[in-house]
Amino acid sequence: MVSRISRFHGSLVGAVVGDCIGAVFEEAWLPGINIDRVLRQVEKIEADNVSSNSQVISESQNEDRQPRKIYKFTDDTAMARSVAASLIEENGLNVKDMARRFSEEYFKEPWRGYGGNICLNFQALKESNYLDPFGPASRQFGGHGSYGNGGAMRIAPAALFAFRKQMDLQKLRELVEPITKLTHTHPHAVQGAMLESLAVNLALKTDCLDPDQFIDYLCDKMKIVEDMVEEERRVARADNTDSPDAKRAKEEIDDDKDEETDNDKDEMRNQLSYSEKLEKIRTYIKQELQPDTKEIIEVLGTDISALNSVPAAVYAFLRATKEIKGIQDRNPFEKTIIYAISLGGDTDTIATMAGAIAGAYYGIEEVPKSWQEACEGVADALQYATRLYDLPIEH
Ligand code: 8NA
Ligand code: MG
Ligand code: MG
Ligand code: MG
Repeated sequence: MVSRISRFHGSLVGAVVGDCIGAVFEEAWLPGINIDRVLRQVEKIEADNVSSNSQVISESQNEDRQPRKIYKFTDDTAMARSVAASLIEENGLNVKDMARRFSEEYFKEPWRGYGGNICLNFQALKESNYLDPFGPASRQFGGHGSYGNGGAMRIAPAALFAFRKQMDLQKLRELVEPITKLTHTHPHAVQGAMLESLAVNLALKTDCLDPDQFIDYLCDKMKIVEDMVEEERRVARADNTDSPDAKRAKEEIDDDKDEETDNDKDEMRNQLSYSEKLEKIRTYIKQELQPDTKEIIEVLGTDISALNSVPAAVYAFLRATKEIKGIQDRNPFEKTIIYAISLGGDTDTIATMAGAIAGAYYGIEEVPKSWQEACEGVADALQYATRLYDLPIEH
């Protein structure tokens, strides 16, 4: 059986290697990437770090070789580090502290590949000295909030924290929702962060994976989450108070709303919900023939929105329990990452989310040493995981 500490390490390191290796392909925004291309990239990483497959090499031992290429992490890992550091330092959720960490991290290294609009959020947070940590995000996109996957991509440390503190669904939501709403208030972004954290949390707990049961659990929980998030949104809308802040926000929102077209509304109606996508995943895993990448992209999605990327990450993890066309002699963790990247689109983010789930199930031993050597931020991820594991358990 894989030890719990190994799973904590596996989850945060799995997320980092998914981000770093996935980022090699993100720029291209391809609708699906040939598995052979992904394999060639991975083989290159392994060849460059050949001695680390058997032993840890020090820089001096490495002198006679070309300097190794280090694969940089992106916004996904940068933000996950802030989530981890804040939860550890505060031994719980302190939204102002976390907002400050997100923002300071961004201004220190703005070149990490952040989403187009999140930068405005950091600017507004900084200018207001974090007095209203949820305000700037809630006003984005005409008051609809961002539906990007930036909430889900960074949430794995919160899932580990929730595991340590033995949180139930309600408590998990009280943790994940505010962390997400610091930057992403759209219901799809919040639900996506919940799905990712539920999947990581469940993977940590699962000793013998049955894909059907895994989906059953996620589906049950996501139906509850979907209802709760939608209901809350309805209440918040009806509850529109007369405070000056609320009035000003409403005016801004009304201005932008004029631009919201009927197309937007139609698109929302036509999208499958998370629980509906989980049902699709169930049929894909059950059917004899592996579905084409094209179908996965069309039905589950692989773009920068949470709804069109978190399900793909869950699917990649479950797909890797089976045979995958074109991938031989690879352990299921490696298959998860390689397959996730092969779906194309937002490759770093889908691979980081899939890596966090797979690492939480398979443990650190299944993450190749050569990948760990090649990716920036692995040593820190190991430390964060140890510190999360060492937090006092609550009953
Ligand atoms: P975000 O909150 O800026 O959202 C990403 C984008 O989604 C926005 O810039 C908008 O274009 C669009 N969007 C989000 N919500 C709405 C809405 N309600 N209405 C209309 N459009 C909307 O960023 P994020 O933190 O969610 O990040 C998502 C992705 O961006 C991640 O993959 C991340 O890695 C990053 N990213 C980086 C690059 C890069 O190459 N540097 C490219 C793409 C994405
Ligand atoms: Mg990124
Ligand atoms: Mg945003
Ligand atoms: Mg990305």
